[in-house]
Amino acid sequence: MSYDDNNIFAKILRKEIPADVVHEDEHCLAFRDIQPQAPTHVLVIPKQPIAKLADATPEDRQVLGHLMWAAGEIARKEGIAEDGFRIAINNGGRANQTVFHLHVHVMGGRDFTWPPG
Ligand code: DGP
Repeated sequence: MSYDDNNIFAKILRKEIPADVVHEDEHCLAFRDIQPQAPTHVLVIPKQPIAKLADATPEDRQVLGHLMWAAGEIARKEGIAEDGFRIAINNGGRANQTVFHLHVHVMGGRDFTWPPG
């Protein structure tokens, strides 16, 4: 899938629309989800334009690893790491991906069930 520069997370990255940012570094930006599904719900996005996980290339491996590190770091800083938290990546229509800029959901502060819905 081609990457659409006008998606909402691209606008957040360009600071064209505001977001409640909790972490930023050279590779990623993390901000609170506007429709939280848990008491803590943060989205971690790469600065690189990747529409969805399955579009990532071998050149993206370092940034994908960085997103995982950032998710754990944010969980620690948000105080949800020890109790337990969930990360999720929705890829494509059947998984209900609605914003086509890769993002990792970091959710915590409540119990989660398995299998997920
Ligand atoms: P997904 O379904 O995996 O594509 O999740 C997209 C998430 O993005 C969804 O939980 C709601 C959130 N979201 C959508 N628009 C905005 C926005 O403008 N700001 C913020 N902070 N979150 C948004």
